[in-house]
Amino acid sequence: MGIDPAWLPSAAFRAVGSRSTLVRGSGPLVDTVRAEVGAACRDFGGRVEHGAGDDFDLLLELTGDTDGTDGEGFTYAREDGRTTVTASGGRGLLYGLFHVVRLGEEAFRGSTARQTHRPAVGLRMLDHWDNVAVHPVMGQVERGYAGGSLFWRDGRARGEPERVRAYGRLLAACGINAVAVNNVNVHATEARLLTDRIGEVAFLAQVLRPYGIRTHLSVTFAAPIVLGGLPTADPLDARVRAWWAAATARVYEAIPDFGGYVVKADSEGQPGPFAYGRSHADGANMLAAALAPYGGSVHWRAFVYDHRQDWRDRSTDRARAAYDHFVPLDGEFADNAVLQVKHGPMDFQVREPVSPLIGAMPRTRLAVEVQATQEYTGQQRHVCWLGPMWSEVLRFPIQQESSVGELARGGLVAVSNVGDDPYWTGHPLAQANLYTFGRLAWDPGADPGAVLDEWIGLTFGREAGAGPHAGVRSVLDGSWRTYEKYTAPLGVGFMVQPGHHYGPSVDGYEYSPWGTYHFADRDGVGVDRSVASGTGFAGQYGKAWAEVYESPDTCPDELLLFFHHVPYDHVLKSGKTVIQHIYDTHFEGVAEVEAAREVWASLAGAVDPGRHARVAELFEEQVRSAREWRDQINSYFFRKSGVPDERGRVLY
Ligand code: GCW
Repeated sequence: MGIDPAWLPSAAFRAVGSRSTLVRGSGPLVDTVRAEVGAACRDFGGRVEHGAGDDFDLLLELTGDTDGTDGEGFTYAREDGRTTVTASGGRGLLYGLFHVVRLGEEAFRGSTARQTHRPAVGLRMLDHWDNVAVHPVMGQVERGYAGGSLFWRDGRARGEPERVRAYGRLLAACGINAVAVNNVNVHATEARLLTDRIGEVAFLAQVLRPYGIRTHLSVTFAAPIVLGGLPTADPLDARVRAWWAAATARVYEAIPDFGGYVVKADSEGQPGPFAYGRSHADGANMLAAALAPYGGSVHWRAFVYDHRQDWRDRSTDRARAAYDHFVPLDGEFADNAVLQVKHGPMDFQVREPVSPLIGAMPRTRLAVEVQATQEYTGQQRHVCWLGPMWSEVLRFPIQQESSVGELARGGLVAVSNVGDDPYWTGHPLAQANLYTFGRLAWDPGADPGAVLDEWIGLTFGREAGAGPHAGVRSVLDGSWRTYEKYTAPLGVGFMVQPGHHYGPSVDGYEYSPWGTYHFADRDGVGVDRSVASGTGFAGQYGKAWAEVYESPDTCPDELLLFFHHVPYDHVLKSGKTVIQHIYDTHFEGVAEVEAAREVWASLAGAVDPGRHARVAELFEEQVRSAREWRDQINSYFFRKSGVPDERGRVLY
């Protein structure tokens, strides 16, 4: 098969393509808009108007003099039988066109008073964990479940502009405007993208630019040593600073609109400022200074923790690490240094509380990072639509007055779930995660269910009543909660097989150095993170949430084992004991997957055969894997606790 059109099949352009449209303005992004409309008209018999006439149904007008890409907002109105989109920047016009595409026929009915649309945050980015050269353990794409990289193959740029261009188009259609093209774990080959191989990055930047997407690069903190031959990478050393300034100048010669650097430092073995006794603000600010003359930013990741912890040491708590490292530095970061924080304090588990760091650094620009690639959520073999989780995170009022989405002034970032798979994302239904991320980054307050409906409508068709809409929706809508039910319970996390992280292994990380433990014994399970008797993590929140999480009586059920170690007969707010909750949810989770598989089977004939078959096949694996999770978790806790299932189901 060719490349899947995902949420931009030709049919999605019917309403625009069958009408006459006038595009006013000039510049590269306006050219993109014109080309999009032209292609739609070729498919559906409409016209692209030129000149001054007023015989048109749709006006797409750039109101500014230039097609600067930064103007991202647009206005939309329908009056006197005409639909009008105006924007002061090229990006805004492009987003306005895709708005009309999403509305379909509705954009050409009745009348709508002028509306203004603009994104809540300026940076909406995908980070690719793509290696240029195949890594012996992690492969071409670290935590990638969609085949190889879109950008790189076997140590080289793939040089396939059509595929990259099609990707940029999909991203623009959901509002994403930035892409980091290589893994944050920067190995030797990848390091050179910064210097003698910058041309390969420039190629990607050039292909993505017409869709309003800026290119960013992950760099190694040790670059002055490994690329520049200096004896040190000390951020306060004048030679090091000069090296970065010169390297950055050359990057901007190649890519004038380059977005900036992404850095994982002092994390999981990556080099960083600690080696020189410098702070992370010193490190980030050095790169910020190199980027500042060109308007670039450094995205400095806050994922810093001890990954060589002794499991016997009960006082070290990985959940505390980001806050402990970074909160004392609040106010020290340069304006163009963005601290990029994972949404939870651990590592993209199916359920975590919101990272307390997000509410605790008022003088720092924060970006919040989520993981579209499903490392811990089924690896794109399981259906797991993450919209509701991300929406809960973004709407969470971490401070009394502000939600996470409001505090993410430095941007919203997702680790990409895309590869060279013909469906882009391995599991065809995982496309919904990519689309949903883009739309929630544009509007963190949006209703994720409405976003899901949009995605289904665009991807599968919008014919009212008929078609697979209801079935696809029911398969995806509750799939995150279903996944949670059959995997690690009540926020405790992990229980995955070490290394690749797919499938259950309850004690897989229990005696490991990674800091991810559940502490189950014959009496109970969970991590005591209270201030009173535990690691004190609960005290990292502002007063209101610290109080809620401190006590098992007020802690929400779904996070109980994240914050507390409780006996198996502890009664949840739901009225069930913890042990019975574990049994019940694991049986329910599998039943829900089996039911979803039947719904999908019933859509044969309503969904194109290739897509239908791929998802049907993946459902077999999901059912197998979910049963394995259920039986391992239930048996483990039955054996530990000795408590039988009150409903008498089989435990092993
Ligand atoms: O979740 C962990 C992953 C690593 C990843 C790391 C990170 C890129 O297992 O593969 O490394 O997070 O976010 O840096």
